Formats: sequence, C-alpha cells, structure tokens
Amino acid sequence: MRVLITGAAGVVGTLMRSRLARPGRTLRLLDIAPLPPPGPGEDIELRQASVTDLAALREACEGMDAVIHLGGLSGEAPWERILEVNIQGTYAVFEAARRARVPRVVYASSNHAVGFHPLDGSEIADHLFPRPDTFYGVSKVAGEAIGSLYHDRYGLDVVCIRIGSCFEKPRNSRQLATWLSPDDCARLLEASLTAPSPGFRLVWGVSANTRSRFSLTEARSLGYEPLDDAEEHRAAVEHGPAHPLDARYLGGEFCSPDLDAEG
Ligand code: 15L
Repeated sequence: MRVLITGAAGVVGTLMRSRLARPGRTLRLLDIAPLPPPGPGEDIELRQASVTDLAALREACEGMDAVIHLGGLSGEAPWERILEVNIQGTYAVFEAARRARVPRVVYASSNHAVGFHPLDGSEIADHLFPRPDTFYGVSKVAGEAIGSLYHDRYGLDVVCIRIGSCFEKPRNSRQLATWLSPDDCARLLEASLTAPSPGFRLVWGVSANTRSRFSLTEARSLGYEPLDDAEEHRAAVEHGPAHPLDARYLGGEFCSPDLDAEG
C-alpha cells in the first residue's frame, strides 16, 4: 500500500509518521515546510510543496492507493488565507487524487465545522448540520462538501473525520472531552484506509474519553475501536484556565468574537 500524507510536518502529521508506518507500506509525505529525512528502515518518500500547487499534488498522487489530507491552516486566519490554503488547497488535493486515479481520500475535518453547536449534555450526534465557528470552520465544511462531491460525481471513497483535539496529551479541561490520542488517531486513520468500500463517510475523531458526549457509532462502523481516555491526564489539566465558552459551545474558545481574524 502506498499512501500520500499532506501536511506531514504539522502537529498531527508528525505524530502519525511512525504510527502509520507498516512493513510493505510506502508513505509519501508532503508539506510546504521541510520534513526530516527518512531514518534507517523507514520506507518514506518526501515532497516539499504547497497544497495549493495542483501540478505538484498531481505528481505526488501518482501511484498512490490513498491520500490522507491533513494539510492547511489549523486555526483561524484572515479569509483570503483560509480561502487559498484550506479551501482551494483541499479542492486541489481532491482534484489531483481524481486525475491520478487514487481511489480513496481521508480528509481531516474538525469539530470547528460544527463549533456553534450548543452543548446541553446530550449526545453529540454523527452528521451534525454545519455550524462553523470561524472561517477555519467554514473551510472544514467546504472540505467535507468537496469530498461529498468527489464521491458522488467521481466515485472516490471519502472519509471525513471531524477531529476533536489531536495532541500528544490533552492541554486543557475542554480537551478531557475532545481529545483524540495520537494512538487512537492512528487507529482511526488505519480503519479509514482499510474499511472495504466506505463510500462517503463523516465520523467523529475522539478517544474513549470518560467526559466525551460524541457519538462514535459512525467511526466504529468503519472498524475504529478507541483505547485511550483523556481522564488519565486529568490531574495535569483540570485546574488550568478554562474558557467560559467551553461549557456552552462545542467549539469552545473558537466561538469567541475575539477570534475575528479581520480585526
Ligand atoms: C482544531 O481543529 C485545531 O486544528 C486544533 O489546533 C485544536 O484547536 C482543535 O481543533 C480543538 O478544538 O481542540
């Protein structure tokens, strides 16, 4: 199996590099930033390019069995930047995959696609209607829509993962609910790469957190079985500062008007 990973130098990409390596699997890593060269025994190819460069992406997609699209801006930014890097960039990734006949794309969406969903203690369903909390969230909704189009129009298998918070460890009390541990992230990506003919899927990407209200029905139907629980890290974050919006909206701090990137 040969897999292209965009945004491979980013937070999630870096955490996934060793976790997605397998005997018999080539990982082709792409990022605009330089990537560490392959270590001994690592079956890794490197590409330095922007996700907005369709020609470079088309070349990078050549011979791949799947693309994991992690690339782009990972938080709020001025509209023009979001449009160029996240929306145009995600179009370019899907279009390059189509042109190179790559059959499957796994897309890193985000909880911020539905960040203004109010929290009332009930289960947070799969397939929540878009309710972005930022321009960044809008770009994630757009990416999901592009994935849906490329499935329906061109037959690509597309798995969109609305990731909670994927870091080495939870960083604040909100993330005790939203954390996706790196190992669980790798499990979910593995399931997304290997589930037979998934079609178009939209799943939550979170761990088996005691405080999570996220439905994992859709993710589990792909074969994902989370093993980690943020609660193990509670002592480190519980007494840290919490944002007042964390209890009110799914997207927490991203719902604050202070994040208006236009100023
Ligand atoms: C995201 O989508 C961001 O990329 C990440 O940096 C975190 O802010 C995460 O969401 C989160 O909600 O914790």
